Amino acid sequence: MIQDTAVDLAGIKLAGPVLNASGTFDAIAALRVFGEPLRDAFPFDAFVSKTITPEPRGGNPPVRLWETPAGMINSIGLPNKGLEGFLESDLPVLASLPVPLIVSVAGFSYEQFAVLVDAVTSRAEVAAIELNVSCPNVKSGCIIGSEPLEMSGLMERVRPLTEKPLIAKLTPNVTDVGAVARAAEQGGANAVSLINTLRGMAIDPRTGDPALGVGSGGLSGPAVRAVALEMTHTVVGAIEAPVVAMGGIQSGRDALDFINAGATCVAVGTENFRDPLAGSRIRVELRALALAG
Ligand code: RRO
Repeated sequence: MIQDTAVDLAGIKLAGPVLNASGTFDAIAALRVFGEPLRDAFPFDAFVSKTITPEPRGGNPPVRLWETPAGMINSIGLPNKGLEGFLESDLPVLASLPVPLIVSVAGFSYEQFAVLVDAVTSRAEVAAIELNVSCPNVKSGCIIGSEPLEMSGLMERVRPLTEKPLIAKLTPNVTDVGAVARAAEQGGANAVSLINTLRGMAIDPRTGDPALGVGSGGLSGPAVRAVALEMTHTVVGAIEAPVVAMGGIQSGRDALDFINAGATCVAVGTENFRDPLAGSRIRVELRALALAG
């Protein structure tokens, strides 16, 4: 039962429990379009940046998005300005948002993660760092978040570099998500977030070929909600650290299901593309459900 909307997420004080899922809300573009009113009515209680990598990336060739029944598949491919470009041009704008800023980082090796964590932690504007571990480690060939030992190795490398909260963003493309969550927590993660997208593909009926430019991608939206809920429940039972849960949340009712499964916070992802103010609506709906008891 929620009495008060204020939330403590690994030491970060939030006015409420609703975040955005990384990469699903371009706050810089939104500020350009909507200006100050967006700052006054910001739809989330903390903002998570799009994932950054050490070097700039252009992302994958089109097609990058494909609609599916009750969801979509993306193969965006991590386009971003790189660490320097982010720190110089994006961070100052994101730091002007009225909510705590969480920066999402991803590397293709432990060393790349270390470079990112080391640089981002030196910026006072950053409240926490999310480790997006859905990328392959080029040394081992493994997706870092798919193996408890890979996860432990990453935490061992980056934990000593920062006193800021570290949030491990888990992939659902694993056999035992609880084991990866435990490895993250034992390695010093202050929270975990889940789920990233589920591997999926679509065939373009006009051609009979794979619809996405790189063949496959990540499925999100209400199609994945039941999977996300089960994994949230499993991870809540596996660790003590707080959980940020996401996967197909479209309403306060959906958000409450995840909170009842034990999540401390929830994040809105794919729904932001349909309704950029979904976060505000979900906060209001969640509060009304909590008051109704
Ligand atoms: O950029 C992407 O294609 C992407 C990322 Br980094 C991620 O973490 N999850 C996803 O579905 N797409």
